[in-house]
Formats: sequence, structure tokens, C-alpha cells
Amino acid sequence: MALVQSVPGRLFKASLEEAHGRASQITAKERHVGAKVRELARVEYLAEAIYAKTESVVTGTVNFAELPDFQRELAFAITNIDELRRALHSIGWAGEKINELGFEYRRKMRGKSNLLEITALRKQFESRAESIIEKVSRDAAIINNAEKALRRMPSLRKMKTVLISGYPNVGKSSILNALSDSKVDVQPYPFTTKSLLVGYMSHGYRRVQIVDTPGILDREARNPIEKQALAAIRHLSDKVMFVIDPSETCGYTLADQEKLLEKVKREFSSDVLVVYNKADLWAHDAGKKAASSGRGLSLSSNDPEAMAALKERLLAWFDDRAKP
Ligand SMILES: Nc1nc2c(ncn2[C@@H]2O[C@H](COP(=O)(O)OP(=O)(O)OP(=O)(O)O)[C@@H](O)[C@H]2O)c(=O)[nH]1
Ligand SMILES: [Mg+2]
Repeated sequence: MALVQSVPGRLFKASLEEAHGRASQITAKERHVGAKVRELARVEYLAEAIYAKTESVVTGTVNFAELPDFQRELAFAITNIDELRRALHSIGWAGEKINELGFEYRRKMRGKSNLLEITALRKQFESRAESIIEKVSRDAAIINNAEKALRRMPSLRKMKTVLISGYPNVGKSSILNALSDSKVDVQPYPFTTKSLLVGYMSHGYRRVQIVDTPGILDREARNPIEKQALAAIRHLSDKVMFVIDPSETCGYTLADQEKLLEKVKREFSSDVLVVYNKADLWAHDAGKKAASSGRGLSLSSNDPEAMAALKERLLAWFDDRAKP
């Protein structure tokens, strides 16, 4: 679903060509009458074409206040919604103004019988319409930029959701893939080159959305936009599955990963399930076993039995008052 409709390019020129094309198809027995009718039609069709195009931009834009929290927050982070609203207002105004002028000019033209005067009025109307469209060209650009930015917005469902967090390469995506019923959906994520990976898992009536958020929870928000993006993520869920790789083959020390875990708990969510992944690589290490024991689940993402148990655990998380 598009949140914003873009303003068609060459709004004036294309509408003008359309109007002249339609009007030229009008024929009348008497030459002089035919010419006048065509001039009137040019005005009518131009006003109509522009009005229809601007109207569909205005009505085709969603009411941002009615979006789900997550999407609304994100939309506000990505675009200046107030500026967009003003631009939409201007575009709507332009269409209505041209429509009104069309009526006014046709009334004037009907009262004339001199074809030169009629044609002069039609041309005057066209140039006034063109200058109105020029006046709102900045607004059109604002709308089209917003459309482009918002087109990249992920569309996540409003349902029970678990977020996956942890350093790169710890196995987040592997776990998500192993848990998901079907193919994982890749959703664009604005202002990062990364994407959100979204999976769904179900058992009976229970259904949970899992979102892998690479590079979002695992580092400092750098600017206001990222802060707002974090706020948006918070709307999605406060349940985080934090993945740690004690084998350190991910390239980060266990100590650094624990530090990030504390940070996520402190700043983002206290409802955290810790998963110690890649057990196949470190289970023989007594020290690492001791470090992880009792603090979370130890497993390997390539072990189907362990993944089934994790899935059950995550589904149960949303049952009444259940704790991970
Ligand atoms: N031995 C072993 N390797 C694993 C396991 N889980 C994941 N890996 C490997 O670890 C590497 C990283 O896995 P990913 O699932 O891509 O990790 P990620 O956390 O999604 O990484 P980013 O998307 O970069 O943040 C891959 O080569 C996986 O095959 C595991 O349980 N055991
Ligand atoms: Mg990944």
C-alpha cells in the first residue's frame, strides 16, 4: 500500500496535450460554431485534467494519524510530515483554483462571438493555469520526495513480535530462518543499507512475528532520525531475543557481547531472552559452559531439536504472564 501518491511529471504540459487532443475531436456542422465549442472544451478539459490529477494526489495520501504506531513513528522519522501536509494542501488548492478559473473563463468566453477574443481568453486561461502549477512546483517536489522515502518503509504486521538482536555474525539470521514457517521476508529499512528480516512462526492458534534488526539495536543511535527509528521499533515490541556467540568466531569477544546485552537491557528492553548460539563449537569448553549456564538457552542454529525447543519457548513467552 502506497502511503503517498506522487504528483505526475509534466503536470501542466501533459494535461494541456490531453485537453487539446480531446477538444480536437469535437466536430460541428458550422465551422464557426465548432471553433468556439472547441475553445470552450480546451478550457474545460484542461481544468478537468489538472483537477483530477491533483485530487488523486490529495485523496491518495493516507491519514498518518491512523497508521499503526510503528509505521507512524517511522513515517515521522523519515519525512517531515507537517511539510508534506502543507504541500498536499497547496497542490489541492492549485487544482481547485484552476477548476474555478475554468468556470470563470468559460463564462466569459460564452458571452463572446469574436473567435479571436475567444481564443485570446482560452490562451490567457492556459497561461494562468501554468503559472499556478509553477507556483506549487516546490510542493510537488516535496510530495514526490516523501513518496520516494516512504515507499521504502517496511510493512510489518501488528501482532505479537520478538526482535532479534546481537552483534553481527553471531547467527541471528540463521536462527530466524530455522524458526520461520516459510521463507523469510526481506523488508527495506530506511536510513541503513540493511534490511529488516521478518519471519513468522506458528503453532496451533499461536502466531509470532520475528524481526531481525541488523545494526539497529546493536549500536549507538547516531542522529535524531535513528533515535526516532529506535522509538518506532519499541512500538513494535519490547521482547528481545539476544543472540551471543561464545565461540567468538563472529569476531567479537564474549565480554563485548555481554556488554552490549547489558546495554540493550538497560536502554531498550528488560524483557530479554538470551540465546548462546553455536554450541557445537564451544560446548566442549568447560569455561564457556559455565559462563552461559543458567543465563539463557544454549543451542546451535543447525540443531533441529534445539530450534524446536526455542520456538516453543518463544511462543510461550506471550502466554499469560509467562517469563522467558
Ligand atoms: N558452527 C555454527 N555456525 C553457525 C551457527 N549459527 C550460525 N552459524 C554461522 O555463523 C555465520 C553467521 O551467521 P548469520 O546467521 O549470518 O549471522 P547474523 O547474526 O545474522 O549476521 P549479520 O546478519 O551479519 O548480523 C554463518 O556462517 C553461519 O553459518 C551454529 O549454530 N553453529
Ligand atoms: Mg543476518
